[in-house]
Amino acid sequence: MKLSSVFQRLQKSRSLLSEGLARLIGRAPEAPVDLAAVEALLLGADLGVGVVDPIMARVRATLGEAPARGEAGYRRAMETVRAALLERLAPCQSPLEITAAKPYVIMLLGVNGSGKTTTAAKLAERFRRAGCRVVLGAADTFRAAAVEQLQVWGARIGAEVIAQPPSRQGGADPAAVAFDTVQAGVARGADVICLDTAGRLHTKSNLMEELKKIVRVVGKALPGAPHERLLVLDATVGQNGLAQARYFHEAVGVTGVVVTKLDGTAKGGILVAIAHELNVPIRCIGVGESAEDLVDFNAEQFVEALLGKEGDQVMR
Ligand SMILES: Nc1nc2c(ncn2[C@@H]2O[C@H](COP(=O)(O)OP(=O)(O)O)[C@@H](O)[C@H]2O)c(=O)[nH]1
Ligand SMILES: [Mg+2]
Repeated sequence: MKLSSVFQRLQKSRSLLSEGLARLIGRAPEAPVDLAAVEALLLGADLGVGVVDPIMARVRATLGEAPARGEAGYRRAMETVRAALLERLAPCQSPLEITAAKPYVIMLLGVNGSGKTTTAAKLAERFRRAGCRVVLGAADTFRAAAVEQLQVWGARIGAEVIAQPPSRQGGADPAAVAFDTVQAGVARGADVICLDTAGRLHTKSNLMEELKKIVRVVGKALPGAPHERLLVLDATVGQNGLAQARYFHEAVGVTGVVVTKLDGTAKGGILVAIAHELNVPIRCIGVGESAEDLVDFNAEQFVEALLGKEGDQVMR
């Protein structure tokens, strides 16, 4: 996907910030920079207090040295914000790369509706295009529709899907599906396996225990697997995503994050809060519903898409 398209998809977040700034400047063009209002804008974009506090301290320190009024003042403030965000995000930029392990097993984690199944399909599409043989595993056995959804994707992108028919007690056992998938992947000489999992269970058992069990079982089918435990978080849920992230991270040790639905929210700043919270690589971002709408996370590109190109956040 082209840089300009990513920029376009993040338009809602950018508008929130740029229009807010334009309003501030328009209100009193020669007045001192209203730092409380800038802070409120950043919080409104869901950057989170943990991120905004240190950024504002830096903005205050920068502006303190010289009179900061009107548009020029806001421009300097936003330059500081931009630099601080880049510093925070640059270490999180580390795209998903399949290592020598074959097959490379990627397990997708996250609550219902976060975009796991879609992301599994997007990843499968990406690796298939790169010439890899991909197998998908339908270990979300919570509802039959979840298995069908993955099968539809598999047919569309040309990847085999491993699934089990539901048992008499309800859905199939997710750990058993995971095991079968990895075995099948090994047998077929697959390069990559994407394992979809449930965000909820039909049994009373604990989701986190179930996920730990899947990790164990997958490791038995192929020592060292799953190589990537990819947490999928929906940007539109805002700060709730942070609690989810913590929860999954404690349970299974997340190795990477995908932030989805950045195209549909004005709260793209949540990505920064997540990066701050987990301190694990942000692998990709989801910017739409089709198989191509997954891009590697690039810190500079993201900050630019969030704040606007140099100056245009105050020049609209
Ligand atoms: N706009 C947008 N929608 C997405 C994105 N990723 C997933 N979705 C949609 O979110 C909904 C839930 O996705 P799904 O993959 O089924 O979530 P799961 O329950 O975690 O497997 C579906 O309607 C997807 O099309 C994204 O990056 N952008
Ligand atoms: Mg799903």
